[in-house]
Amino acid sequence: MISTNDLPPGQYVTDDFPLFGLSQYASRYNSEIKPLNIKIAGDVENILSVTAEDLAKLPHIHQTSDFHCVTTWTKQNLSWSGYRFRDFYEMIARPHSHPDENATFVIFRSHDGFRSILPLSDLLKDDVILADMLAGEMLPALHGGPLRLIAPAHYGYKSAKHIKAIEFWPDESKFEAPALRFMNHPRARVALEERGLWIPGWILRYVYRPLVNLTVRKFKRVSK
Ligand SMILES: Nc1nc2c(c(=O)[nH]1)N[C@H]1C(S)=C(S)[C@@H](COP(=O)(O)O)O[C@H]1N2
Ligand SMILES: [Mo]
Repeated sequence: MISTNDLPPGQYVTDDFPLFGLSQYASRYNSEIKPLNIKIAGDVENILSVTAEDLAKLPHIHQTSDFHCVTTWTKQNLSWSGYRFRDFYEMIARPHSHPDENATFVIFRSHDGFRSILPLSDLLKDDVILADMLAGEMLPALHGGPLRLIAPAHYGYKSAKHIKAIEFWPDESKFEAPALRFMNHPRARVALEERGLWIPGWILRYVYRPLVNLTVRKFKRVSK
């Protein structure tokens, strides 16, 4: 067992890095990776389509970080490569798409229908990346290929896999929570145990933990 000293509150270390998600999305899992094509939309002057070649103009960086699922499992030391969200915003989205200056919320939409939202200010942090590689290999479908968000300071449900659109909006009104509303904290910061809304994070540990094995099994069945 690895030392758990640096674990955020309520998390435990797992050696596996399971295919995971909201169990209602398991049946929508698709092992085929779509070509990378991301629509930039929302409150913007130009709707854009961003391809792998466009992203390749940005610095490609490596990052090792821990991944914290809200259901309390943590996979440590994952080695991602990709593009800083901040570079994507400053070198592609802002100059070419011109989001409104009040558009300070960002919605990620995924090919399986999943979506997540974070304030732009959280996404501009150094450690937030649009990952296209894991452990030196092309990002597999299992972990969100062709491109996923990695925001290590936030619970895993913010890190949308299989991204197909990135939208800039002035508020959260265009976001429909993919599950029950209490399961979506607007920021979901791991260090503050912001697991969900209204219910304290330390109580939600006990609500979510029993669901881990069921969910892992469900995803295993569809990914075979
Ligand atoms: N498209 C999509 N992205 C998603 C999810 C999902 O079901 N679909 N689940 C989220 C949750 S709850 C977690 S913990 C992580 C799981 O990532 P993994 O499958 O790479 O372990 O993806 C997040 N991003
Ligand atoms: Mo999760």
